[in-house]
Amino acid sequence: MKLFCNATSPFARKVRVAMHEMGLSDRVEEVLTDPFAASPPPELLAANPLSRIPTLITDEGLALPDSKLILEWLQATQSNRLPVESARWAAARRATIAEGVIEAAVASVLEKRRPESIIMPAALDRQADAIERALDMLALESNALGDPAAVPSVANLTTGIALAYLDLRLPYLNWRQRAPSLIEWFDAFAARPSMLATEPPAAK
Ligand SMILES: N[C@@H](CCC(=O)N[C@@H](CS)C(=O)NCC(=O)O)C(=O)O
Repeated sequence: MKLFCNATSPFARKVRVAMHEMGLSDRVEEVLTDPFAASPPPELLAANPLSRIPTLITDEGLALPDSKLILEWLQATQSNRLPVESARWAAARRATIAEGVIEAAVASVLEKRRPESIIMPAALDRQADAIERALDMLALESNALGDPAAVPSVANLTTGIALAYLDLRLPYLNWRQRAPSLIEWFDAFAARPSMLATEPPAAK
């Protein structure tokens, strides 16, 4: 399999961590790719006209252009699956909220990369508010996170990667102060081999 990704994308990290947890790391070639390049690599565009990472090309040549889709495909086709929580819809809801944290954080990073004169503080505030409300919900439901020493469900994996991305890119939001009930679980989750193996370089 071939995975177009980079070292910092939290969407790509979801897939990289999931593959590590499923024992598939040896079966995937990671192709470091800049989806924002003025001329994105033709190989990525052929697989994903949206020019986004992650994009997975399976051994059968199927191109999967989205992290949630890739995780669904892995869960449906691989024998060594991530655990499925018994409270399925509650877990799916938590996964969606954690995914929203990632989306809002990435949107903030992109907003801050615009020329200073056209950065919209109101847009940054809106994303920060969404992240903080989502953290409140995840913190209220922290008992659902379970044992960080166990292989994570998709909801837990997404939550852990969202928090790690806030540490990397939006440390000033100080999620630990907002959601202290997530700290102990996150610290143990962040020490998992899958997380250590996919650690991004320190933010510049
Ligand atoms: N919903 C997609 C989002 C992927 C995404 O936005 N990835 C970013 C990198 S973090 C990207 O490739 N952006 C390039 C672009 O939107 O032009 C997923 O879950 O895979």
